[in-house]
Amino acid sequence: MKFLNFGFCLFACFALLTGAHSHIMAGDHPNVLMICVDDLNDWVGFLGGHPQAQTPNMDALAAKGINFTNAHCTAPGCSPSRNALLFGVEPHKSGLYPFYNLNHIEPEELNAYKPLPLLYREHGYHTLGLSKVWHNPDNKYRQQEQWDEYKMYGTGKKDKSLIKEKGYHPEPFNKRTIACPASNPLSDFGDYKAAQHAVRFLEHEHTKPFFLSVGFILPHASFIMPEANWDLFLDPISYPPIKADDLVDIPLVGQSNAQIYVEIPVRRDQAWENIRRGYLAAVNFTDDNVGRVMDALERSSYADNTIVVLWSDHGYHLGEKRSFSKFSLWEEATRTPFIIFDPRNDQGNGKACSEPIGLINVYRTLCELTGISAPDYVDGISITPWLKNPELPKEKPALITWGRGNYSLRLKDWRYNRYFDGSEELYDHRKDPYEWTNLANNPDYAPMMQNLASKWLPRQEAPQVTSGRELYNVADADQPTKNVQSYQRFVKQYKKQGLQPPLD
Ligand SMILES: [Ca+2]
Ligand SMILES: [Ca+2]
Repeated sequence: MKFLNFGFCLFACFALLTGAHSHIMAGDHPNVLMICVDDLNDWVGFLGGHPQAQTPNMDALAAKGINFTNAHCTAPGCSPSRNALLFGVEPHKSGLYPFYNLNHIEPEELNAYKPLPLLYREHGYHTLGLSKVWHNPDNKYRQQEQWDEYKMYGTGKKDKSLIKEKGYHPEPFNKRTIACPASNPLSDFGDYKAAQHAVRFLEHEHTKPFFLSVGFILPHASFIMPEANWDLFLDPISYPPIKADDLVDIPLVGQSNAQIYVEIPVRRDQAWENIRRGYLAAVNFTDDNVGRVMDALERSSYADNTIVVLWSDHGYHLGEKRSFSKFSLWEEATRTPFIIFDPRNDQGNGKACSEPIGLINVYRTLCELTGISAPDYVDGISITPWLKNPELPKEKPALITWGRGNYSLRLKDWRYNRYFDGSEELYDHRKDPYEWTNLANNPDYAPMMQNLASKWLPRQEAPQVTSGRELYNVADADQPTKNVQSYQRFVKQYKKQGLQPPLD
């Protein structure tokens, strides 16, 4: 009997292996539409992060699939987040902690990994990549191998061809802090072009299953969008809940993650309302583009056999914790929209899941949903149990890494941060949804923090990959002081400019 089972297994493995590399007809394996949004936080209708958010198309997608309301990036920066998701490997295993240009990394550092699009291509899928899937310029990395077709639309440089007459343009010029409409026709906007390319693709007949990945660059700064989107937000913009001295109870390494250098010009120019207006309008434009793609999918013959996954590479601070941008281990920067709509999922579709889910799980989940074996090295799990039953309790927290030695654990109701120097933060989300009160100095919580650290924090850390590094903007075990010193210099600037300092 044992022999028979073994023989059957061998046969099944052989069938799987040969099937995987021979012709797969559309329908054998579902198609994948992966929508990657850049810097999108919870200011979307389906997460309720801002009362004026207008995202009807993403809301509709969230309502028909599973809306993961407690989803978190693997790292709060474009490059480390996307590298982790698309290689399927945690930063503490790969050593890919900061920002890289993958094209400049010594090839042997990455040889062990299978980029997700390449995996699909090797399994008979037609792969199409549009704009920012990997962090730019990493889309050139093994581009010919990964994609049957790849097209980049729009970069920061091309923003200069957009006609900007109103809105906020700070002096000195800082790309991060521009928020304004442009009066160009829609066809001048990169994200619109990417959406149109995806629409054309979905209007064609394909003989192979496809892996279509559309990477929208907005709402990444600069916040420049069509006037029609800007004009939807002309009313006063609600101020998000912010505690002015929120940083005082946070350890210094944590404080240094607050991107105050971009908060200073915005505060000086009293421009926060315009910045937030620009962000909401950019999110609304992205929602239009998601809608264009989803409408085309729904009109197509692929509507019933295409899995749709939408994620953002991380969240975004718009003044909370006196920070502007991402690059922190707090809720605003780690929480991301995350939706999975699998048309076959009769059990879970239409529900929300508030269990902590990390985007590291995208790789294995997509593999399982499409009947493809993930490579052995891939981290994370397939979250299909939560697709079927979104209320299933999940004990394991989401792990977020920002530099070697800095980790955040997001549980269902708690966040625990531990920095490379041993300093800590603890927040109780049941009472403190904005993470205003750090409980780490309360001895009552010491056993809980010790338990969390010993149970869930990495015991081993891969050394940092040093080739190909492009930006290294975090205080961590490898570079403990530079960013702390830079933060301390900027703290002094508030008083010099007559602004309210973040620590007073
Ligand atoms: Ca990003
Ligand atoms: Ca605080």
